[in-house]
Amino acid sequence: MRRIRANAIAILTVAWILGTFYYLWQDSKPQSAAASSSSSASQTRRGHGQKAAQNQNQQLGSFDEKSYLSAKQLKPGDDPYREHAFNLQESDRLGGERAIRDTRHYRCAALNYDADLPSTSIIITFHNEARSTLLRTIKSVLMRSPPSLIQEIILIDDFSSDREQHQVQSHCRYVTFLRLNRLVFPASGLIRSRVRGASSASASILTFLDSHCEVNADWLQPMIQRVKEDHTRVVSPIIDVISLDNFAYLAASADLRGGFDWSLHFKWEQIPIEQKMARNDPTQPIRTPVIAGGIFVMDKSWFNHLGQYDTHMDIWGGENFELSFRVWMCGGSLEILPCSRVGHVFRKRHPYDFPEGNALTYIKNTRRAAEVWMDEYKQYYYSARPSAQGKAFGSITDRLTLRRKLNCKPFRWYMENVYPELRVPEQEAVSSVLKQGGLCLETRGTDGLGLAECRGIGGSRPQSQRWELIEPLIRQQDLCLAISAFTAGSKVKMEPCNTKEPRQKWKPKGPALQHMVSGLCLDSQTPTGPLVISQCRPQMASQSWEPQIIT
Ligand code: UD2
Ligand code: MN
Repeated sequence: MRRIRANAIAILTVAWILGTFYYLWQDSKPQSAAASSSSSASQTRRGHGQKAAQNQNQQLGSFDEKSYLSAKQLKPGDDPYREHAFNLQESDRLGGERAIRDTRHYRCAALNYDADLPSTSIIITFHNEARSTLLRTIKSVLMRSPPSLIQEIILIDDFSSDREQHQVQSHCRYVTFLRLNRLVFPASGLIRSRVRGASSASASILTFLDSHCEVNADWLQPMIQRVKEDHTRVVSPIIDVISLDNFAYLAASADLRGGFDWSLHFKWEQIPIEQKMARNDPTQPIRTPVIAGGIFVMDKSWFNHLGQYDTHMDIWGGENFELSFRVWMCGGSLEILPCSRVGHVFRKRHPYDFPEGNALTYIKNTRRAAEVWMDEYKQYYYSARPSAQGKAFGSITDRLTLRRKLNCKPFRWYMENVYPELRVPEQEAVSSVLKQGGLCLETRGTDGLGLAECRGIGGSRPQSQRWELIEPLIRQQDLCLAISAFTAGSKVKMEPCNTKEPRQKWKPKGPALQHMVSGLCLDSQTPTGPLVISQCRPQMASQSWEPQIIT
């Protein structure tokens, strides 16, 4: 009986000890995968403990969130998409804050950052933003950033019609508020607003955000770390997707970077396969030719040194190309950091007006970027966007002076080193006749060639006398001029074009046409004889070919 009691006591003791351990373990376990708030445990580990004791969220404590949100809510029967191009009803339903899934790769959570990271000024420009999305942007920053990293949040109201939108400001000592002055900024837009915000920033690092974002767990530390290590880096997070219909928070792919086509249309594209293969650490930064534009961190003196933004760009669009080209070509770099995630509501249309129309504004802004930064490559922009030709874009003298002063590299360098994957379009084929004396080079039969009297003028020239000189090929429709062997005296004939075929490669040498591999020149020998290649003597009449463009 005694023995049974002793056993029971032993079992109870063990159960009690185990229970205590379980309780303690539960308590110290990191919070679930949901990014609820920047955990104080991780802040202490990273040395941001000083201010961490304050619950950031409580800094909006006296703010009457309910009445702020309900004052501008949808009325029954209103189209929830009309005003903001997203479902306002769903956004309002979520209120000022919510938990979101931590979408980072699991290895990100184990990374450490310097204890003495500098703080940042967060700049949010907005025009007629919905109250609930704006509030969630601000509160997510307060909830999920180490307090010591936030110097301030600068809200810039770009002429919104709701003049009470900034109420939140008076309830949080971190938030400052600016409203643009119509006299100084007659027709504003996000570019001038950001410059205005940046000029009033007091921290050494700038962080730009759109006004409908939700930042995710530990979003700020990776970006500030990279900029602290090298102030010429401009860094972006992976931008997760907040559904414009139901506001679900969706993880974006971690294999994407920013790219564009020649019309200067931004697109997300896969990281080139060689780079993907070389990535064995998913937490490593991704080099990107351009950034999407809205969410990035940049050293303030570097931002100022590089000329901030082109403030002659209006309303929206194009500034991300201008900034990206400038950063790369003037000595910096752009990267996306996979361990930093920020959600953004991507919309299908602009919910605001462009005084000069959406298309014209985009043309003006991108034309400025192309004219200042793209050198001879701007021709491809104009071919892809013919409507841009002749459209007004203002003076670019200041920006060209800036480019010279900063001693920036040519766009060719950018193409070769930063974005070699962007294919240069085939040069537009220009037809010419190839004249020798009074005669013209023409094709005969299936593969023969010879000189003959030039026939027709302009558009009435016969096909057999029309040539397209697209280095290294000399082509007539699908056939190209080719040597039959690499020795002097070998016949020249026509065969199906192939840019890789060494027998078809030619280049101009004075008035002569030299075969690139053999070094010999196209020679008619006698006006009636066959065409051959022979030692180059460009001064000889039989080797002189004068292209005349057919108009
Ligand atoms: C993307 C960028 C955006 C900007 C734009 C190109 C992201 C997530 N977003 O477009 O930041 O780079 O490409 O220009 O990369 N706004 C003003 N005044 C205006 C118009 C807009 O303050 O006259 C604000 C607007 O409230 C928002 C921000 O500027 O906070 C960006 O505008 P958007 O959200 O309409 O642009 P988005 O995300 O389609
Ligand atoms: Mn946006």
